[in-house]
Amino acid sequence: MKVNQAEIVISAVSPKQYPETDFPEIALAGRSNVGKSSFINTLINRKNLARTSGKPGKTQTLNFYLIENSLHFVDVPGYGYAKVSKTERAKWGEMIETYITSRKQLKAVVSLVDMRHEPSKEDIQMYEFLKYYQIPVILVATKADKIPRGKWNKHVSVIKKALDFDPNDDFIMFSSETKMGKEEAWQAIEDKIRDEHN
Ligand SMILES: Nc1nc2c(ncn2[C@@H]2O[C@H](COP(=O)(O)OP(=O)(O)O)[C@@H](O)[C@H]2O)c(=O)[nH]1
Ligand SMILES: [Mg+2]
Repeated sequence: MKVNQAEIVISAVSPKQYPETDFPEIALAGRSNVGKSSFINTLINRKNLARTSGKPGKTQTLNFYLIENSLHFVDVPGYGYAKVSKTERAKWGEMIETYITSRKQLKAVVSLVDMRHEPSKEDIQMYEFLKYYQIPVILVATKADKIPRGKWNKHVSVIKKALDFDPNDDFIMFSSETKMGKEEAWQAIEDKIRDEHN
């Protein structure tokens, strides 16, 4: 998709605030700092529409971005932030679960993992959760630019093995620095949006 137009619609704290439109939605999930905002910015050719930060755990809202007046990206608050209280964590879990399991417009979840590391327990739980609810997944391994080319395959196998990755899901090596994987990610997203079976 060639993107000229992108805007933030709402930072929603409660489901009542989710946009009442039929636009297909693609949600982004991953631990804090994995590169969700950078992924959105890369795909929509913006420097900083989705706010990026070195400080994890900031966003506790669902941020809806409207793209080309035809599609929503939904930036989901990151998991795995140590300084969040148990109560907040439970609230977070409930918000995500409700959104993912009940949002009719949701076409796929882009699940982001840091390509440098073995997936965390929470990365694995997120993937299992999405598979359990039969949500189409696009797995994106971020920060590929930080790994020498000769080690890509090794890192990919480690991630796939840890996740018990379903070969039917898309797996994309990605870098917001080099734009690697950008076209592939758009292709995967457009396929999910068009897929009549979802
Ligand atoms: N080298 C590199 N850094 C990245 C990449 N993606 C994100 N980052 C950096 O990682 C940090 C967190 O990124 P951000 O997009 O805010 O992560 P979020 O918390 O998941 O939204 C920022 O300092 C980014 O510049 C990438 O592909 N390559
Ligand atoms: Mg972010």
